[in-house]
Amino acid sequence: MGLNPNFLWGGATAANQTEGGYDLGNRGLANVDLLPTGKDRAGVSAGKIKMLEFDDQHFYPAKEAIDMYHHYFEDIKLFAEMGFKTYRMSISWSRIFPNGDDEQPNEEGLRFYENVFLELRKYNIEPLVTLTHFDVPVNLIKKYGSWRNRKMIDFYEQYCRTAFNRYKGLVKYWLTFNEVNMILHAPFIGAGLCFEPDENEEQVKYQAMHHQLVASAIATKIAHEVDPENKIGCMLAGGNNYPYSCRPEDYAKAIEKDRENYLFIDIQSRGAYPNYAFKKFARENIQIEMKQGDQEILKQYTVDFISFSYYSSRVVATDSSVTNETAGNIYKSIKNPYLESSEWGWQIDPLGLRSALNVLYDRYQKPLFIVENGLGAVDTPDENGYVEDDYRIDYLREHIKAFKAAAEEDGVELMGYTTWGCIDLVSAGSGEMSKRYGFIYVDRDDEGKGTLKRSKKKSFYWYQKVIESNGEDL
Ligand code: P53
Repeated sequence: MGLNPNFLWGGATAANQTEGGYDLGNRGLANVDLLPTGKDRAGVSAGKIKMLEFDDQHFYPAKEAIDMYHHYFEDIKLFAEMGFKTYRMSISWSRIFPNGDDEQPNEEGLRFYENVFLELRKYNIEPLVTLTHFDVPVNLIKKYGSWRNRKMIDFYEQYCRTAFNRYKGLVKYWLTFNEVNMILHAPFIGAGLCFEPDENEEQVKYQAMHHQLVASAIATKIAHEVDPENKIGCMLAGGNNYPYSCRPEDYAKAIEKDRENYLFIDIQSRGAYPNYAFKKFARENIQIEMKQGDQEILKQYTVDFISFSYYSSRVVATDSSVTNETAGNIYKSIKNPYLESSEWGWQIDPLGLRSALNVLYDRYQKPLFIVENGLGAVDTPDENGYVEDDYRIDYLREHIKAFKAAAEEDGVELMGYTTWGCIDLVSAGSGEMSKRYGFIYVDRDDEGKGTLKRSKKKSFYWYQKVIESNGEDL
């Protein structure tokens, strides 16, 4: 018993939520730079409010974020001290191709990540690299309408090929699109889509999805050609839907809701559009334009492993009198009376993680990787920056127990676990700094004030012990 000795313990971040340096090193602007904090963020994220330039009325937290651009030596050293075996991070596309359609990559951007990877390797930390964690260069949005346009496949291909070639031997674990199903829920975040008032949004989203899925398959093909050692994963915003009651209608609705998300992974992992998708498109009059050869590409170049984020389960009901919704999440959900919630209304459900692992493994029979999990909470540091974050430790402990049970008792193949926001970072949903996930506290507030000083929380020492004991000492 016990987890595999090569189990990849670590933490996860994304460029736009940590790096900052938005205009340094010839970097171009990306959609994710333009997400303001405050009341307009939801509208911008959904593509309902078009924001393709900065204005004076808003604060844009990604511009500086936690300035990892200048702090990565220090931060990686702290990750190494916790004993990380892996570190999940993302490359900002517009650092490599500032306009997205440039002929040549930006050498300064390429060198930046090369240095980060070399620094990780120094400590034997295996990089796990997300090629797009929500980034789309703004020029591609303005000029081509982002992923609604088929030309995006070529730009993405050029970007991926450049990364695979340049980082050969430094990186072998790659994810093509972070939370690929997010396009349905927050299409500007997920795919740089802004809508015109008279547009059929569903049509645009599913067309853009098709382009991303073909692009992901092509990237998988190239990754394997460049280096047979490369392992490519898809990435699902996970967490299953529970029926609110045992009414057969509720169960049927839960299946239907789960399929909205599985659709993406069914294609990336099994290599074909499922029948339920074709039926849905026909029923809802969604016409996806496919090119000859697309289906073969999808079939041939499926992913090596399945990764996913897990924060919570969700609940669906068919009885319209059940209207008690939880607050604060991009995904709407009915409140589950059996679960507690975080300060942001996210329901805490460790057993739901074990169930999600089982369902995914049954469905795909490929190795799984939990690449995001954690508790966003308000921390109150003492004068030394120390935080007694037992609430975070409790959350993580219960989730670790749950995935260990899935691995050890259910036989699910699990490659690793990276907690979200291992160092405090900007929240994707709200833009706040005060929604903290980290083992490492960063002195910065919601208005961007603070010294950026890093300090260790109680959970830092706890996680160190967890990794050291390969998950035995919780
Ligand atoms: P935050 C919600 C909204 C946006 C992205 O979320 C999300 C979710 C949760 O499903 O997905 C991931 O920061 C995402 C990360 C993000 C994390 O959830 O709103 O991959 O970028 O930070 C946590 O608390």
